[in-house]
Amino acid sequence: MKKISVLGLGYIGLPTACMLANCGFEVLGVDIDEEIINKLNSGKLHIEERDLEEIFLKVLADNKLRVSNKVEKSDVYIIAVPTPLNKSNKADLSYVVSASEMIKDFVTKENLIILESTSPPGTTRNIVGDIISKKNDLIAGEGYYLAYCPERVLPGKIIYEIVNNDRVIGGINKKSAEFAREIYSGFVKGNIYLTTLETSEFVKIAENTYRDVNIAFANELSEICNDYNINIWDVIKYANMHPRVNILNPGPGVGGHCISIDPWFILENIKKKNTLIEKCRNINNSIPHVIAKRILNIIDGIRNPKVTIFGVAYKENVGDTRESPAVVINNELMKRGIRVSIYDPLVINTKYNLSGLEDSVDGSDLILLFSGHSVFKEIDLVSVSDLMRNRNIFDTRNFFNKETVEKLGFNYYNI
Ligand code: SAJ
Repeated sequence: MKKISVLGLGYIGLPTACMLANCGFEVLGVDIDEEIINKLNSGKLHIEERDLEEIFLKVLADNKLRVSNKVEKSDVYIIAVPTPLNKSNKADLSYVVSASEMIKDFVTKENLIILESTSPPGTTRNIVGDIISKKNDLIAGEGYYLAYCPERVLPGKIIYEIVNNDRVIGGINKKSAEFAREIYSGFVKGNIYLTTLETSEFVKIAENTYRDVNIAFANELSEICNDYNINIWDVIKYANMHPRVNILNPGPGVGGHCISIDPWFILENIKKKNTLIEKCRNINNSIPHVIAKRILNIIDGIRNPKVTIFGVAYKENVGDTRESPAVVINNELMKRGIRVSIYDPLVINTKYNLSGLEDSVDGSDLILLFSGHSVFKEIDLVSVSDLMRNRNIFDTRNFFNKETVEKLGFNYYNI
């Protein structure tokens, strides 16, 4: 059975390593962060993801998955490291470079290298391929195989989607793509389509950009609806009854490590100016500031106000705070001297100062519902309202029922 090294044990690398191990490969998970390695080796996850723990513990116990901070000679190397944005909105490929550097000494003829990290078109060929080829004097596609296989899984549903979603694999040549298909077909039940490297790189960022543009449209409609005094949620509900309309939801801004970043990768190295894509990115980035302004209006006149944010995770039912617009809202309010407390029972390992439910609402003047976690449905709003100084709820996700919370004495504000 083939040995596979997976570089980067984050939200994508770790589930991928687990699934590969679970279908019989000998897998080595590699991460440069010692703390992550120690935690995983002691049987604990460093990320929250539904259904991941069970499968992780199983493959660890079966000795199918080992984790280490060092690469070992393998047949296949999968790179699943972060590709964040730098300050000029360009892809920071330093982790892709260092992962490629880490494996280059081990690569020999017939090995397969797969990049999974979301990257601007050309990265697999020009960064990963160049580093490996230069060191080994091997030609990609002949001496060794090179492929790009983007993940398409939704945080919160990763384990289900990693198995069931279709895959689009790009190869530097047909043989490379076919080799990668052979590996993924060990656990993927969806269809696997083969194409070129650059096409698959572009497909990935086009998918996330499509979503960003659609959300920007919803956010813009929502602001326009405010001018007309029309309920945006009703508009979307009825518009989406049309068989060819599917407007996404407005909200408090777009966060996470994917949709708020990937559209910039499309814009890298292009000649066109003033793109729709950039405008939409800017619309979505402006939303947390709009939300903060509305909060300031609601609490205007209250002495020494306190705002409680329900949920700091970037979206519902995940514990991930990366690029969360809640942080922007929090900072805007704090800058104006407003006391802010955050309650998020799903978030662990965070640099943010979180409070328990009671402390967070004690003496509060407004609850901002930021992440629509299902567990928030179970909150006893009667006890919460007893602890608050002023009863205001600003619901950015159309989460609560307006009539119900108004009956409890809250002023209800919606997007
Ligand atoms: N959001 C809205 N309105 C919506 C949907 C989302 O405001 O109608 C916001 C969310 O609150 C969140 C952000 O957008 O802040 C992104 O959330 P998401 O659920 O749309 O997407 P991600 O970032 O969790 O996952 C996306 C997925 N991409 C697509 O659906 C095209 C996932 O399939 C990708 O694998 C993932 O990016 C990734 O890793 O690239």
